Formats: sequence, structure tokens, C-alpha cells
Amino acid sequence: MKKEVLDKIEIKQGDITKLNVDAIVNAANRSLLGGGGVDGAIHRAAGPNLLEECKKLGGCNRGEAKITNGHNLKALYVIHTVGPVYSGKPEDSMLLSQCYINSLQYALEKNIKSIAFPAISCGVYGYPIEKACKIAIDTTCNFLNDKDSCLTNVIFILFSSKDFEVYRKYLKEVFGI
Ligand code: AR6
Repeated sequence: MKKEVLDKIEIKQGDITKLNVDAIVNAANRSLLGGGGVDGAIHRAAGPNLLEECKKLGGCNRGEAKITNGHNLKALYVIHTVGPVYSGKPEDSMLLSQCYINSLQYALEKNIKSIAFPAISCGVYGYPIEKACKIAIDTTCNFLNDKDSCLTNVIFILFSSKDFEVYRKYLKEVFGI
């Protein structure tokens, strides 16, 4: 992997709603009308106008993404994506990978410089964090490697120290960073 790509990757532990980035990614459900977990936290922090905007989007299929404004968040945009419910079948990984690709594609189209991802599907949807971490990082690095974009900073933000540790170890073991 190119050093320029790896230099853009950052991991943090904390609350995605507090980040000062161009776009944050929401691990939403197909209705896009809010829910628990990170979705609930983003809607609470963004305020009721986010829900009003989401109502106009007509939902979202698994693996796809839709974009809204950030409203009361520091982030200018929220990119809503719907991850797979973990089943252990091969299509899980394909759908999860598509969530990252389609979110990054919006970043490219909107000239977004900084974006933050939560661990999509790793809460209510039950995706094992070790498997999801590999998909998140590999998919993102390959995207950055293959496409020209304005992105200078891609943050993976993990809520728990256990999940943060999984990402930290993977980056160290596989990429030496
Ligand atoms: N900042 C960063 N990460 C967070 C935050 C936060 N504020 N809150 C939770 N996480 P989940 P899913 C982490 O369940 O598995 C919703 O109800 C959390 O620890 O939010 O994709 C939707 O409406 C976990 O590692 O999303 C859907 O119905 C990760 O975010 C469903 O849950 C994802 O957990 C989506 O399930």
C-alpha cells in the first residue's frame, strides 16, 4: 500500500458526533428514519431537521448510501449507509465493503477532505469486529489507492476501547502503522 494512502488513515476512540470533519458516516437502517446506537446519537446531535431531510430520501438499500446536511453537527454532511445484518454468509462482507465504497464515492463527488466512519454493522447488526475491521480498512485503502480524491483524512472512530484495540492491532500487524 502507498505511504500517501496510509498517511490519510487515522483511528480514534470516542463519539463520532463530536468530530470536526467534513462528513460523518451514519450506520443507519433501511428506513433512514433514525434508531438506536450511533444512528440515535447522530440524530440527537444533529437535531430534528435531520429527520425532516431523511424523510425525503425514501429509505436506502443495504450496502448503499445517501447524503444529507449535518444540521447542528460540526460536520457539514452526514452520509447514511445501511450495513448488513451479520449472518455468516459470503454476501455479508460484500455488502459491508459496498457501504464503505459508496460512502467514499460521495466524499469524492462532494470534494470532501475529511470523513469519519463508525464500525458499521458492529453493534445491533452483530458483525464481528475483527472481520469488519479488516473489511473497513482494506476497502478504504484500496479505494484511496485506486481513485484520485480530495480526501486527506479518513478517521475510523471506535466507541469502545476493545474495538479501538482491534483496529490498532490490525493497522500495526498488516500495514506496520
Ligand atoms: N460514536 C461512534 N460510535 C458509536 C457511537 C457514537 N456516538 N454510538 C455507538 N457507536 P450500531 P449497526 C458504535 O448498533 O450495528 C441502529 O438502531 C457501536 O459501539 O449503532 O450498524 C440503526 O438504526 C458499534 O461499534 O449500528 C440500525 O437499526 C457501532 O457504532 C442498527 O442500529 C455500530 O453500532 C444498525 O446497526
